[in-house]
Amino acid sequence: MSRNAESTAFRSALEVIRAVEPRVADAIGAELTDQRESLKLIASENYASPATLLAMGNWFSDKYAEGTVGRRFYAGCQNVDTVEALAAEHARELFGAPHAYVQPHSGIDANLVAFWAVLADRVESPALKKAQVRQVNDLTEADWFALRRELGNQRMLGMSLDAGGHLTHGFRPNISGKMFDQRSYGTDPATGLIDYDRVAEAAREFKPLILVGGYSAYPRKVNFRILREIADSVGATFMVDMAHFAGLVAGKVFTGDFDPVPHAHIVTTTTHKSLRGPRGGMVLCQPELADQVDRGCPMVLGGPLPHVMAAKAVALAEARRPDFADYAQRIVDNAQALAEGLLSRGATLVTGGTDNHLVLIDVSGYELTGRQAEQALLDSGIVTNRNSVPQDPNGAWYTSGIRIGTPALTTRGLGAAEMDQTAELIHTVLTQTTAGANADGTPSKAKYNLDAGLADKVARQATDLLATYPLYPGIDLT
Ligand code: DSN
Repeated sequence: MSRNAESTAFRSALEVIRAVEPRVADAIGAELTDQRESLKLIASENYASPATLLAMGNWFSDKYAEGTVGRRFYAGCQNVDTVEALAAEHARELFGAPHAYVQPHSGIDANLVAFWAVLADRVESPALKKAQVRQVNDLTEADWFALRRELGNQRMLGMSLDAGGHLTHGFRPNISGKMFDQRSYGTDPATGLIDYDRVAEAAREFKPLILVGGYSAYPRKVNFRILREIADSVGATFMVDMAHFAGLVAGKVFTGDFDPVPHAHIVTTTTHKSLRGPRGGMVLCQPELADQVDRGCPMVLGGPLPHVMAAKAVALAEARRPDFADYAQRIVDNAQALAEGLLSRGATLVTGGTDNHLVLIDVSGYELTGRQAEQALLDSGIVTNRNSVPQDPNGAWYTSGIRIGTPALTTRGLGAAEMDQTAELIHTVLTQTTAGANADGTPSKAKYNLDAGLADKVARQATDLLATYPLYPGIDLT
């Protein structure tokens, strides 16, 4: 692939856009500049390849394709069939999964598809049996009323939000918290680690329909074999949301007990985090759930996005290449180097370190809230996000934590030495920031004091650090 081809492709695309709405072309160009210049440490973000990005910008966007491969509600889907089948094949091969459904538009959508599939498969309900016919429109209002009554409020056991679980695992701000009666398992207060005996105890008491594994802010491996045994012991369906660490599964960093695919009945993921694909979701499942999962659209999802499925096929093909395993291992090596760099400078980390792609700093050690720390770091060219820590006294809005992750910087090529320099920059900002006060003199959880000169200096150091590792080196828009 010549670098010239990438530059030509993106330059030409912007020229075409500029002729219609120059402000959009400018914003796209500005976004590249911003991403190139900032130290991106958001654990759930990455940089997709030029091939993946280009696969999304075309006329596949114009096609409706409700249904699944070979069974569409629209005519003329032969080319969509090709890319959807390719994406699913790559996903099955990459993860060793019996079935893959690549239509979900996001992680939330993937989880909704999975929840519906489990409910539809597991709940004994005459109305549901009728709902399982392909023509959902055949259901009368009375059928839907009966179905809602018969489904009732189902039980879900998942990881608590402050321990690192995700909103879509049965929490109130998400529809899953309204569909399901949720109970959480947390982490051991002394170690910050999942206590599997406590999970088993909670499962025995609560008897969930679904046991959910997976997280968005837990910096450790999870033993999925043990969770499956717990699910089996109470007759629950075991679902894993691997959105954050799918790249580590794909790259065979997480194998055996730590690979969810052979252990779970159903696995959901996004495709844009450590997996480094386009923004979207995906469901992998055992054969017995495949039929229900494939009803995701139109049961739960709007029309599939063929252009994004094309990009998923490209990104999954990339993840099947041998160099992806090297990338995945470097993500973890970098996270561990970052953790070491922070620990050696006196930071407090949840669980004392990491064995995946993310690090959770407890910023109460710097006498800051997560919100103050997040903004101070942003002023200094370091992009992170605030996150709760276990038993967080500052709640989910202000928080006491900063979550950082290495998938994006690893894509740029930064290594252990640069992670140590990054730790130094973070530590400098956090030690030089102080909590601010409200107008009436009371302590603020949002306001902070940071010398603007220092913030600028750190931002310049961050840019210098990145200069050796250009983002999209093959793309020159000038
Ligand atoms: N928003 C994603 C994250 O940042 O973890 C998960 O939904």
